[in-house]
This record gives sequence, structure tokens and C-alpha cells, in this order.
Amino acid sequence: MPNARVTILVPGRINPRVVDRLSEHFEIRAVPHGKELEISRGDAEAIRGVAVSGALPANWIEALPNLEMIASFGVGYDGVDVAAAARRGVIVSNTPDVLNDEVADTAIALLINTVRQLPQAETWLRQGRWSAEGPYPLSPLSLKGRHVGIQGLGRIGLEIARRLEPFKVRISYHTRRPRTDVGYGHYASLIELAEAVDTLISIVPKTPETVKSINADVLKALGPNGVLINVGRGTTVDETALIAALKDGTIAAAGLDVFENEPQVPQALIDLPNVSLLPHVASASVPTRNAMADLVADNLIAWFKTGRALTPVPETPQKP
Ligand code: A2R
Repeated sequence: MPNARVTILVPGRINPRVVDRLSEHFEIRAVPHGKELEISRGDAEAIRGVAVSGALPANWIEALPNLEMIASFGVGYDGVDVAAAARRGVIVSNTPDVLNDEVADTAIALLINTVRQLPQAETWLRQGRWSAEGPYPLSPLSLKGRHVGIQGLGRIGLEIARRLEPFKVRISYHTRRPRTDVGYGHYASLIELAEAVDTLISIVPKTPETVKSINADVLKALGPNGVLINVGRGTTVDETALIAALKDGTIAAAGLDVFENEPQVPQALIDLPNVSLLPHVASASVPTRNAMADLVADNLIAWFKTGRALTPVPETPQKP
């Protein structure tokens, strides 16, 4: 068995396939996920890798003197203090690409659910209201003829754009740098994009620049026919501004898979009729989560076998 003496720390909950796969190669030390890492100094010295879903703050990284690599579950790794890892020369990996299709599929489903009110229509049927009261009311909105703007045209954003093409909508986007490999219209600022489009899909990472970037001004620019879809990070949207905009008709509707303070969703949002809400399930199918779990395990296996991770994040590059 290779690497038999390498110990991998697993804080809190993670997809069980990660631990199953890692157990074939390493010693596993599972610990509760809290503010502090509560293990002895000697045990901390044995740990050379971490497999984590969610947060890994600086104090955990600093408490592990022989740490070499952190494999984070998910494409977004904002919960891991990558600056602290980089200072220590610790490599961080994430799970890009393997979830692109699932997240893009969910984004399209959420968009259609939001404009056509399909979840509400199904509830109408299930509650016996179709036979008792008649047809579900016509949806005020339609996808037909929309101009969709995408905030973030990276790996997932591009898959969303490609899926939108057969719906015959116009497609534009905002990123900091225009892509040279697409024909969609690029807007240099989010507010300009919001002014141009009537539908905004957000798929950007959580960074100081993106936090609350979809604010009251952007929602006003999106306008009264506007639809906001967020499948990226909840922190990108100023939720208080969004609730106000949905209440007073500043925009028409929103579809959200992510929230500012998960798993807490404001009751004011739940009470609104013009929203479609999902509990952060965009990548949550068994096949896709299995692929993400495999990539977490394969990153650690590759690192301890070859000295190279498969998908390191840009903030902790490997030596060429
Ligand atoms: O800005 P650019 O040219 O680096 O484009 C990236 C864009 N992006 C931004 N766009 C506007 N303002 C910003 N401050 C900003 N920061 C980043 O987001 C790029 O087009 C996109 C990110 O693409 P990827 O790195 O390929 O990420 P991926 O795999 O598409 O996932 C996106 C996010 C994850 O970070 C999770 O938070 C979430 O989706 O699940």
C-alpha cells in the first residue's frame, strides 16, 4: 500500500466517497469541524494533507506544521484561507470542470422555472386546485425574446451560454477580461451589462470584488421586466436590496440556488410569489458529486505519489 504512513485530516462532513477512496492510500484522521483544531501537537505533526468541504481557516492551517496539501471539495474554494496556505507553501486544490454540465443544466432549469413559474404550477396541480379552480394562471413572463447577460463567463458560465443558444435568446456577458474565443457581446462593467439586458445570470467566485456586486443600482438597471438568476455564490447579491427590488417591482423575478447566509434563507424571500428557490443543489447529483469526490481524492493521491497536484488553484501554483 503506497503512502501508508501519510495521515490526511478530514474536518467535519464530506462526501463519504472521498474518505472511502482516501482510506485505500492513507491514514485518515476525522475530526469535528469547529473554530479550533482540537488534537495533540504530536497528532498534528503527523498530518500532511487535508480533505475538506467548506471552511479551512488560517488557524487550522497554522496548527499543522507538516501540512503539504489541502484538497477542497467544490469549484469555489473561498472557505479555504488560500493566502495562509500560500504563505506556508501549502498547495490547495479544488474540483473544477467535473461539475460544469450539472451546474449549467441547473441554471437553465432554474431560469425556466423562474420565468414560467413551473414549481408553482405543479403545486397548483398537487393541491387539487386545477380540478377545483381551473387552469393555473398564465405566467406573466416568458423566456422568448429575452436578452440574457452572464456575470462570469468561465468554465461554467460558458456552458450556460452554450445551452442558452438553442433557446434563441440574445447572449452578452461581463468579465474583467473579454474572452477572445466567443462572439457574445462583452460589457466592461456589470452596471452596463444590467442596463443592456433583461435577464442576469450570476456565476462568479466569491471575492472582495464580487461580494454584493449585484446591488440596488444593478437591480434598477436590470429593470421591471428583469429576471435575476444566481447559481454562483450567495454573497454576490445584496439580499436585502434584492428583496426590496422584488417587492416593489424594480425587477420582475429571481431564481436563486445560493444565499448570503446558507442554510438560512430570509423568510421575506420565501414569502415572495415571484421567486424560485433551491437549497444549493446545482451540482448535487450522485454522478457529479462522485466525480467531485474522486477529484478530491485523486489530487491527494497524485501529490503524495508524484509531488504534483492535478488541479491546484492559481493562488498556490506548483513549481514548473
Ligand atoms: O474576470 P475574469 O476575466 O477573470 O473572468 C472570470 C469571472 N470573474 C469576474 N467577472 C467580473 N467581475 C469580477 N470581479 C470577476 N471575478 C471573476 O468569473 C471568469 O469568467 C469567471 C470565473 O470562471 P472560472 O474561474 O472558470 O470558475 P467556474 O469554474 O466557472 O466557477 C465559477 C464559480 C465558482 O468559483 C463557485 O463560486 C461557483 O461558480 O460555483
